[in-house]
Amino acid sequence: MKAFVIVLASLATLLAVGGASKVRYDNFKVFKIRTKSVEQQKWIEKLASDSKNFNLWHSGNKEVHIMVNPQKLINLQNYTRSYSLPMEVMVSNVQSLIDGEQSTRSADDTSSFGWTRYYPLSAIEAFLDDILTKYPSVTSAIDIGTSYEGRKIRGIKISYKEGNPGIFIESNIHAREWITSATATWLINELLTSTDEKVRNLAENHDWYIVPVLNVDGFAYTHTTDRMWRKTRQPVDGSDCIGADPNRNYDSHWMENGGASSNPCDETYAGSQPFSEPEVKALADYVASIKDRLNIMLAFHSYSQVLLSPYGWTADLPSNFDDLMAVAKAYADAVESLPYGTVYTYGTSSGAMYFASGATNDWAYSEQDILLSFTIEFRDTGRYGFILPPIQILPHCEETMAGLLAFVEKADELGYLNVKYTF
Ligand code: 0X9
Ligand code: ZN
Ligand code: ZN
Repeated sequence: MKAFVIVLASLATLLAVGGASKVRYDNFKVFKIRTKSVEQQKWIEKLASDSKNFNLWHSGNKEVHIMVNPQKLINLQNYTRSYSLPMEVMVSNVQSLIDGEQSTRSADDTSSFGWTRYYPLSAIEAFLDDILTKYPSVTSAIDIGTSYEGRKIRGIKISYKEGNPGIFIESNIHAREWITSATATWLINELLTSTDEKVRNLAENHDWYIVPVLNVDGFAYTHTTDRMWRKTRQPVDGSDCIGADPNRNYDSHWMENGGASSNPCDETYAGSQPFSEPEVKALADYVASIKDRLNIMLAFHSYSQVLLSPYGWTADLPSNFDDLMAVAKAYADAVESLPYGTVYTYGTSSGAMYFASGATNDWAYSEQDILLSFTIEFRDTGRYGFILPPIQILPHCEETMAGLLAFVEKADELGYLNVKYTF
């Protein structure tokens, strides 16, 4: 009888995926597990990739954060107990976090766009339109391309004068990382409206190319159906699983060194071939077309509070490693000096996090010669994970600005903002 109940319960969760209703995560928990070896870390990662009842939220430095269906908790406990691995509850009920995330909605639903709640894609597009209308002389629309489901992928260029060094920001390539697009839209607004002298200098002496939501299909899906969706939404030939990890799909050492999965059901599925995902191909084509004007490439992600430089596909260090670490340190120090005291760490992607191939920062660095290229993993370190409460959006944005100001200043000092340098 007990087994029968369990089957029904997990079916209910799965059936919701197909219908109009939303996937629910009632009593799903997120555990932090400190493993004693890389093998144990890999075992837990594999458990997460093999079953719908487990989902990997974070992994690095032998620490794993895993979301667990309460019905299947025993499978994980059997393992952790046999090795005496301590498990700490980070989130006791994922559904409560998701519900809480929406609680700031009703208050100002009709009022204008802001940063005290999260918005669906349509509102973000309306925000961009509004900005383009209000600041026609310094902004222009960027048409990145079209997603698998036919949505437009939009960006904005902010340029106050000719000949500025360029900074490109790719954001929300992972669908569930909502804080990234909230930060990107805030940054756009701040660059145009701030009266702070340092921010004015940052805005007016650099050209900004910002794509707030790259994975538009996945992002829409997180709003309509499954808050925890990560990948794209393109079906895979010969599989019932949908989508690829767009941050494993760039054509740079694609699928090398175990940095991605060939299983379409995995969260890190690399796609059927490099650039199989139209969103990734569109971004790559656009960046390639302006690469000579780009000095800095940033990919906004969450969570972990870490700046990740190349490489993700190999443990080798890039030739300008010291400079990369110097700008990352400047960012981290600036963030920590704010009253919130938020700590960011930094390192290469493979060293500070895990092996991952075909990611934006490696592609931009190795194939487009954009020598300051980072993945930035935003707040937090797992208390809320991907469901960062709306009340944290503004403090987080403030931190990001402080970090960017210091990062760009250091980049300039090191000679990276001259219009095309060579090593
Ligand atoms: O796994 C990823 O794609 C990123 N982490 S996330 O939790 N946001 O999914 C890290 C990517 C780091 N970059 C490289 N490995 N090159
Ligand atoms: Zn290679
Ligand atoms: Zn991500």
